[in-house]
Amino acid sequence: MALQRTFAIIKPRAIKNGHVGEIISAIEREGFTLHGLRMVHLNKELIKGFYLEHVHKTFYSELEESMLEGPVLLMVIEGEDAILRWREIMGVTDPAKAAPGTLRRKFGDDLTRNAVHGSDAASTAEREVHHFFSAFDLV
Ligand code: IDP
Ligand code: MG
Repeated sequence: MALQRTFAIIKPRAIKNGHVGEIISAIEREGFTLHGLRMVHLNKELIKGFYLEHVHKTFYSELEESMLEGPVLLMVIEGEDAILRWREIMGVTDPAKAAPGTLRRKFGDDLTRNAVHGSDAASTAEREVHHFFSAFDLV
């Protein structure tokens, strides 16, 4: 076990659907602490830089559109094994296939609008945190 930070996003549709409180409650209930929190309406350039590995995939335009639908909440959360544990709490990418009780199952609308993001590895978390947060924004 190691204390880690991971990067999470509450995606636009989950905010529109009024799930911010429930998602942040889940973060606190699981014993994570918040170290960065920003509400931003992203633009195409920021989304492209963030989802670099997906830019050339067939679903990218839909993914981009879904992330432009409204503001997002960007979060840095800390806890024991935070990277893996946050992925478990989110559930797998497709809400229809995610386990009952996971955030994506409860709050996701479809494969693209799946409520939340979480980094998939330590190196990714580091890159994603610094894509959106300066040292000044982190506590
Ligand atoms: P992850 O968010 O579970 O790590 P990734 O494969 O990294 O999943 O994909 C990034 C995001 O792109 C997903 O969260 C989802 O919003 C969207 N996405 C992934 N695969 C598809 C797809 O096949 N069709 C449409 N959207 C997709
Ligand atoms: Mg991913």
